[in-house]
Amino acid sequence: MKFNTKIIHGGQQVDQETGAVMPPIFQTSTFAQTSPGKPMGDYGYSRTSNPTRTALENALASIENGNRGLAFSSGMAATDCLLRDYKAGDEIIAMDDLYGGTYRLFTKVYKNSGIKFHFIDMNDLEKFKSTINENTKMVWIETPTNPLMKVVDIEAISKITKKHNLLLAVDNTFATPYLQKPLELGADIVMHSATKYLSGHSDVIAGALIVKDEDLGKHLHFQQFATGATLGPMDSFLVLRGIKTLHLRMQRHCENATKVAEFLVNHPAVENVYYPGLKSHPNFEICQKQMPKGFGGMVSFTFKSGLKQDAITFLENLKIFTLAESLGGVESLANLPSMMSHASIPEEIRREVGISDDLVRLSVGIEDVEDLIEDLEKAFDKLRR
Ligand code: P1T
Repeated sequence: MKFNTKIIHGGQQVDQETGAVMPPIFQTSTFAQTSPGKPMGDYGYSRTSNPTRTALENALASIENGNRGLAFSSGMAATDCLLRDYKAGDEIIAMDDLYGGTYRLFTKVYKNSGIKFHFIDMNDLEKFKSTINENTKMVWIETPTNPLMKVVDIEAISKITKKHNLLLAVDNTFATPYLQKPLELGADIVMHSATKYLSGHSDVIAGALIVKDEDLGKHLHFQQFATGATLGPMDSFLVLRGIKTLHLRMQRHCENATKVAEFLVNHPAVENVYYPGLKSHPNFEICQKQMPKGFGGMVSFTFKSGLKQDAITFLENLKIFTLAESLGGVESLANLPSMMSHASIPEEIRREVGISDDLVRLSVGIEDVEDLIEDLEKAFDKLRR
């Protein structure tokens, strides 16, 4: 099955009892048993599994070319599920540019765990290799990264992780499987904030893990149901419904973001533009190799003035872009990472990584791009007044 067909049909079947084309929302916490320990069907208790969640989990596995998908109550819950396997003395190497909430989970929630986290730029493969030691257990990358759109060569990293017997987890939220398939490139685990492009309509908080290895899948399912941050049936339905148009939405996100990035590059008030589709991107060759269909809907930029107040004035004057956390929905959103999505990263670390106070991040939606550019243009005009 090709990808666009998988998006609609992968892992799906019509409801065997009623013929319903979409899976019913099995809004039930529990399932009847005929005798103690003998459920009437395949299901016992919805924390462990629920038919609507199963339909979504099968779709997730299919579109990422994995063997097992697991749906969580948020992206953070999915990441947290992975971290529970590590103990004091273990080390995890993570990309230096990360969603602020992931950084917060690693450095604050796991502060007293004794797990050591290294945050490095994984484009520096020598640095990466020299950070690995006998205590290293897992490698965590986002690509493209949030919010600086760094792109990491998953295949190159996976050759090294395989040699050292390390698990490689890739947060594929920004790219989605439409643009990038980490499991095909050697990653062991794909993670998603399914809140974003997978669901696509800014109406649900959800997370996902997808793996190829069946034993790892079974183990993670145990961790998932035993700790309990599973996705409810209604939210599973919403994510599944969203996935069915992922390919169409991503195509338009990519087209619109490319035009917005080009507009920003040519605007006199703009200093730097961060978009993997620009020839000026430091890893443009890897971007083309790894994301052959397009470069995503996320664009960040800074102001020539370098002033945070310019960024704030600009954001306050947008009319079609909504100033809000999150990304990946059909509607365009704008965000100031230093005060919003990445505010939980200490200021000195933000500066080191390059998240300046005037960095604006746009989630370019699927509206008419002329309207989006006009909206940006008018907000820039307010800076001159
Ligand atoms: O919000 P949640 O579903 O728990 O997902 C967390 C998460 C994980 N990974 C990436 C790359 C993300 O962007 C996020 C959530 N990000 C935002 C809310 C944001 O505005 O960047």
